[in-house]
Amino acid sequence: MKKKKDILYFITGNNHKFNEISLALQSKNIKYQLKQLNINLIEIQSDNPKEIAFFKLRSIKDDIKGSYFIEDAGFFIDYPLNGFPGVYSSYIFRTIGNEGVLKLIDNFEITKAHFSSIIALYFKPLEKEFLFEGIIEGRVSPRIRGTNGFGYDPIFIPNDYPDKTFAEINMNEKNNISHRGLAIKKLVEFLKKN
Ligand code: ITT
Repeated sequence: MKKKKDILYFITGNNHKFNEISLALQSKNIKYQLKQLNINLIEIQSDNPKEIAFFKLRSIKDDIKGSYFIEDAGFFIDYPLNGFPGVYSSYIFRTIGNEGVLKLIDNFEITKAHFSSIIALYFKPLEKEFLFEGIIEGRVSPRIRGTNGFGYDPIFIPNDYPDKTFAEINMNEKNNISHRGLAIKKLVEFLKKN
């Protein structure tokens, strides 16, 4: 009889992130079944993304029996905004959105931006925490373009697709190059070895 797969919980309230990660894990032959858990996590104020991720991870350790992870993403406009919104990405998206962000960089023809993803995993079999990171470099689109994806996707042009925003490519294409896709690849390698 086939052994039932253990559950690996992804703690997130963001269904887009869950869908991207589910797709990225499909047919990867890992011995876990992914399940979404929407728990409201306490977010500390810090400009250190790893510190934020570890804090979130630890804050729910007693509530979950098996292995679980959280994923923290950020959008950084390196030029001309010195990395803003970065760790404030959620708040800025909720308050001024993509239109507001574009106004902040009005008249800059050359821009530089990146997304980062940090996956923080609590791995029950070893009773330890692990981090997996991914980054994608690109620039800011002068206007909102595309309807796929979510969040800042319509204003981010990855270097790999120099004339398309993330919202103009499909989920598989995005996963192949994205911050989240790269972090997930590292998680998959880890799960295959352990
Ligand atoms: P959690 O429940 O998992 O914390 P969240 O929506 O708060 O979900 P993050 O803190 O990871 O997600 O993301 C911060 C912000 O960056 C948020 O406004 C997202 O919409 C945006 N964002 C994250 N990943 C993105 C991506 O791949 N493309 C575009 N925008 C993204």
